[in-house]
Amino acid sequence: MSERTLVLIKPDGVARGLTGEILRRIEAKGYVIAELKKTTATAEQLAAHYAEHEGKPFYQPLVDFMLSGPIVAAVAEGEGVIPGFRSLAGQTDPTTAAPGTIRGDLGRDWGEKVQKNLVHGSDSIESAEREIGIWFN
Ligand code: RTP
Ligand code: MG
Repeated sequence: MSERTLVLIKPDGVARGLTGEILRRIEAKGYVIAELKKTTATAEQLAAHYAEHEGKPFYQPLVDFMLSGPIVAAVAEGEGVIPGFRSLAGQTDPTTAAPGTIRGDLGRDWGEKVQKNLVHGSDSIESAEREIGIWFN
């Protein structure tokens, strides 16, 4: 089976009308969108998804942000898609994310507590399979 990763377009990306642009970049790179849905996260899904960050100072602002509006969940598929999508997304902080990346081209600091950085991408095979199970069943 080909490698799969979980992509979330966060509430800022959906609200700013960037869903199509972000999916376009994934497809233009050559990955396949295998699953796709617009949804609103539940507190339970976010507790599971962000379990590794529980207790960190940005945890509660992050969860509140993720609950603030609809998101788009997708499974992208292809050889190397896990590091490949993280490379397309760019560094976590959109202010310093490289131009050419989703966060670098489309994101910035909006002066808020949480880093609104448009997308999430799984960081390992284990995370990807676990996270896909949270958002798709
Ligand atoms: P992601 O999980 O969303 O793909 O992003 P990432 O791996 O680049 O970042 P991670 O360290 O996993 O953090 C998850 C999300 O929490 C927010 N964050 N804010 N210091 C901060 O203000 C801070 N650090 C992290 C970001 O929204 C980040 O994407
Ligand atoms: Mg992460």
